[in-house]
Amino acid sequence: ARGTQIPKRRWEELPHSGSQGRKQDEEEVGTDDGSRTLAFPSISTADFQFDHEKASDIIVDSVADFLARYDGVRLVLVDLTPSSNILSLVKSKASMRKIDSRRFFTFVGDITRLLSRGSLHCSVIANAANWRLKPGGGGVNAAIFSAAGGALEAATKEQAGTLVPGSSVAVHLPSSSPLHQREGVTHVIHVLGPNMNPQRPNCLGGDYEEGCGVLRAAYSSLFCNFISVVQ
Ligand code: AR6
Repeated sequence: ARGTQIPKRRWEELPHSGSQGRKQDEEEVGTDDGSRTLAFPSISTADFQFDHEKASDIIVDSVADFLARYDGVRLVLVDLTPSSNILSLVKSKASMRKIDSRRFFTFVGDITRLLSRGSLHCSVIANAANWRLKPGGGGVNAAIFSAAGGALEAATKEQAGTLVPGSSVAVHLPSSSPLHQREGVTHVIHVLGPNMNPQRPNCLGGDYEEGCGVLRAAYSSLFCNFISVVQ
């Protein structure tokens, strides 16, 4: 939903799962609690060929706006390699904006292996989806559908048939899914970003005025769905 307004909520108002031994500074913002952590890939910046400078500005703006509205939730931008251009850009822009690094940080790893390989629990992960919400197609979409098994495809079909650019849909991941069992992922939020790749559907042909609006809407919808899931 474009321009969705997210009311500010306090950490105390969100459900607690009770975790022992948190550090004091973490306790104040609830940052060690994976049940309120969203891991997300950089939407549209690989197969969909969106400009990285523009995308990183939008990510940092969207994150800053979201964290100012909500306490007790944590966001993690994930990419596969330490040489990720988008991670470097976002990291330096987030630091310049003085975004609290306990509540937002970048992480190098496979988003389908965050707990088992990275010891990072994120109960909600985002997928850079295609408009048909189909498995395959490469990138993070193929990785998430493959790691989650048939349960994700079936649960996705129940929720929605297709997505329009700039929107998202949250899907509960059944406990039978290997991604749920192994990584503690309870929800996948499929997000469709703007496409600048002429080989893919709905190509915007370099129209960044439209593209930036669609990317902002995509993150706004993603974060809105994340809040609905953790409330
Ligand atoms: N873990 C973490 N990040 C990843 C992973 C992974 N396993 N795999 C890729 N990335 P992309 P898009 C990063 O291309 O540009 C698909 O075919 C990647 O390095 O997956 O939105 C869909 O079906 C990049 O930073 O998504 C769509 O048709 C980010 O994830 C289309 O691609 C997004 O890259 C969507 O294109």
